[in-house]
Amino acid sequence: MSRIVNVGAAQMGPIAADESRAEVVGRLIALLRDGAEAGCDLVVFPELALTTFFPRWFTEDIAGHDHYYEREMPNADVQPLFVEAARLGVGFCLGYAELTPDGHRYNTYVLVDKAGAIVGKYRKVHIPGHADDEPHRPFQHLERRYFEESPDGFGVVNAFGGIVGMAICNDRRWPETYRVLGLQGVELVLIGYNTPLHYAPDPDQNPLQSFHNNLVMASGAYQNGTWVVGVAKGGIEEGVESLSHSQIIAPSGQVVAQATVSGDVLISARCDLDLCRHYKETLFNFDVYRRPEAYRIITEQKGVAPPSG
Ligand code: CDV
Repeated sequence: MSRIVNVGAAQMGPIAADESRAEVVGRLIALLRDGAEAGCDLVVFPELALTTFFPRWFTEDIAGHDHYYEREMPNADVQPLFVEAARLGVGFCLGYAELTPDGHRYNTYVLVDKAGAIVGKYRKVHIPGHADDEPHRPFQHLERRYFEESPDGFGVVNAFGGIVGMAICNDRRWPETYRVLGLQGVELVLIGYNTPLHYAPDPDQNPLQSFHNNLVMASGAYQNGTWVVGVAKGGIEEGVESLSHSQIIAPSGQVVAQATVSGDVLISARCDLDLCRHYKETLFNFDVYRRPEAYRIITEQKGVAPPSG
């Protein structure tokens, strides 16, 4: 059986606050068709791909943003995407805001196989930003108000002929994300992001957004011998400019495809999952070289504990 997965990164441009689900799903279907034309097995959409990035606005009552959440997946609005994907025989990964029947709110990704069945679900673990209104900022990043931290952690699924894991935006900055997936043998990590270019807590980082984006994903790929697919929703959305620069990274850490424009565009790469073995069975042979007993502090401690005295 072939270990080549042709993966498309379906970068999106801005989604306006008043853009309907039908309009957005139409854009997703157009990108999916581009993927089918490019011979893709799997097309990866960004974080919160069905709506504008609504955590940029404060509502006193959290329910004020309820219309941005999906209560089931698929639902009537998104069903046409599932139908078209199954017709084309192309899988996809879709990010959306999830409101569960018992009232939990998650920033979620689902992985859908070529027959249109959901085969994996991931809820964002690292929730950045803040929970209360901070009017001094030019715009808010209220993910900690509108999303809970996932209680589920990072899992992998057998899909598309390999071992697939998912992560969402801020997760990509944390080495633990990739290592936990790497310890489950991950070969393909799918990551969607919305990264504003302006970082209010430390604007010195603004010009480094693209550099940091590649730095963390390439390191995660190399150090765990896995493919990484990073997919942006970028451009100027409701006055806030976010990073584009979607990219597909090989287990060597090399970028093999990168978006050179912002807006809706599909890039793709032929990902040979057997390349992962070059790294997983040599420099990063975990069985031989890892020293978990030397890393205990990583799971036993959350913050920094400097030496006393
Ligand atoms: N959507 C995100 O998780 N964005 C964060 C920003 C706030 C830093 C990111 O890590 O890109």
